[in-house]
Amino acid sequence: MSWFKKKDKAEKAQKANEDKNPEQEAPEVKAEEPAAQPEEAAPAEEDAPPASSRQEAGFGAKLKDKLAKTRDVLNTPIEDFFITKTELTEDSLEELEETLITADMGVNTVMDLMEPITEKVNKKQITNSKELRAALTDAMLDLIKPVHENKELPNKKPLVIMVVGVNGVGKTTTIGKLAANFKKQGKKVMLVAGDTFRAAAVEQLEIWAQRTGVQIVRHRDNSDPAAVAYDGVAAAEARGMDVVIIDTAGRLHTQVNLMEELKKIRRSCHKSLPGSPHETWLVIDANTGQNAVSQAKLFHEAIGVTGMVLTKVDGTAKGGIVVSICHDMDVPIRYIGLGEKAEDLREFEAREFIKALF
Ligand SMILES: Nc1nc2c(ncn2[C@@H]2O[C@H](COP(=O)(O)OP(=O)(O)OP(=O)(O)O)[C@@H](O)[C@H]2O)c(=O)[nH]1
Ligand SMILES: [Mg+2]
Repeated sequence: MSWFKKKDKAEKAQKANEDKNPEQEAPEVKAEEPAAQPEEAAPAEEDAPPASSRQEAGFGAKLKDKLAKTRDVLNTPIEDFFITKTELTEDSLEELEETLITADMGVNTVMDLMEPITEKVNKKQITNSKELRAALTDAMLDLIKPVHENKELPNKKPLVIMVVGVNGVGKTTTIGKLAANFKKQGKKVMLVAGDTFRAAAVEQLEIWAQRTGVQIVRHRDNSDPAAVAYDGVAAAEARGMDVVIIDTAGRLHTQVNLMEELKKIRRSCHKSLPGSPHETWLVIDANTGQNAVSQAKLFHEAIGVTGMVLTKVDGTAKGGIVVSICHDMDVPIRYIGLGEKAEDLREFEAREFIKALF
């Protein structure tokens, strides 16, 4: 079959896939608010006592469970393909392409992955399913790994991380998990309640601060998020924090005025502490499908994303989006979210993830 015909067929498969997963409708988010008078930063929560060794053991065991869970939850159609296919024909390659698209890898990514593999099959360098699986694993690793090499976080004190993303993707929950994670490493963490728009967003972050025993800076609801960010960064510097994590209201990547609001928050951080925010992390729901790639591109164009967190990996059979994002963007995936609890966060490891995928 010609490449064009194949692409056409692949695009049809993707369309069918998208129809099964319509884009999430996000609630409307208001435009930039007039700046409200910042109130005194709320008194700091006292740091909670360190976890007991018993708790530590529990935490480790849970991480192990979660690793197994990544493998379980990412029981993608690709895995089924390799279980059922033992002999290789031209049809089986086409079937594999369609399977990869069903797992949300995107047409262009799949074409690029499959081109050298198809060539090897034609030249009889790949003759069975086992070799095909190995070649696919290598091709995916080649694609994902370079983005993730030398991805050390900048050595700043405080390190300011701004967290952005579409509504409901898991930003605030991820911030809570990150707080727990950094605290466990012995770091002093401050959260900044920069989502002043959604009712109860500040309280949600406050609960995470209490639960993880870290400090929080908040203003009144509906105050200017840029002013909160300014005060949060200043307070973190004054109090000798190691990490500051700024929550922001959810927004669609297509809402220009709300993207401008994010730029204003960035400028405000920079005014408070030149060079900050040092990191801007985009949170993406793993179930979003190919729309995740447009989210990533538009957020990146607007504010320069330095890292991504993929959430709700525990509820998806479509982890292929990782491969698609890495194909299109030069931004590392920092963490993956595997549930709603503080310990349900894992650093992204390319090899482990591909292994879990099929
Ligand atoms: N299963 C699962 N649920 C998650 C994960 N991360 C977040 N959630 C859930 O997703 C829902 C939305 O999470 P939030 O953290 O409030 O999302 P958000 O992006 O801050 O939402 P907005 O601030 O309204 O834009 C909550 O019910 C979370 O518990 C995850 O990794 N796995
Ligand atoms: Mg939130």
